[in-house]
Amino acid sequence: MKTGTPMHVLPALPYAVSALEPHIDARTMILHHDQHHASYVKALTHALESAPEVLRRKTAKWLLVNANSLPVSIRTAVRNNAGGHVNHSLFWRAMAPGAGGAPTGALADAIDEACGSFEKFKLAFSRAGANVIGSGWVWLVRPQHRADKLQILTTAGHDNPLTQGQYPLLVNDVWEHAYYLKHENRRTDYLDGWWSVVNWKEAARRFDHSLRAAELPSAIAAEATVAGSN
Ligand code: MN3
Repeated sequence: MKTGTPMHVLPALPYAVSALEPHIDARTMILHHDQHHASYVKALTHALESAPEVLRRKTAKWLLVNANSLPVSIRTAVRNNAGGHVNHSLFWRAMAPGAGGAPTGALADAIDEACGSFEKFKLAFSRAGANVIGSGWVWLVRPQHRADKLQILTTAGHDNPLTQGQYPLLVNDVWEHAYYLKHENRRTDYLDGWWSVVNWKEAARRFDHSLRAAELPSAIAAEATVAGSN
């Protein structure tokens, strides 16, 4: 890292702000990325200003996975804002223009095995997202134990399954800021429309990556050391 290069940087959206319309409107996308996500990056940087140099050089993923080892004075702020940064970085790539449809190959097989069918998976994932009380996220993860089936789970605030040794394959943001401008209180409308923009290619890439790791926790630890991998 060059001197003066900020460690934590807001990643550019991988598509235009209007690219996911009508499912996600441009105004929501602008506020969500340019204001909300940017604020987590800024607050993370601010929280680390008083931290030892060694921590200021760690990636957001590393800080998230190792949050319990951080000084108590910055732990909560770093955990929340590193989580906000990592989760949103995953979220933008979990969607793509003209995407949607259904997964194929090994990921499709793993989803069928876990949920019975793709349709049952979608229902379970949407239901989990709808049932999050307050702000949180809904995930499809590969569990820590290789033999275990894929799981749908939810996290509160900006918690991330990586901290439990689980590897995220797909994620949707169910904080109100993700949908309220367009859908108001109708979160289920947002969840239903979201399937039309799901980037199954990226989910399959992440699944493939997780399968190539001999041991998931060490793969997570290794990934957390790669700068700019958020
Ligand atoms: Mn959000």
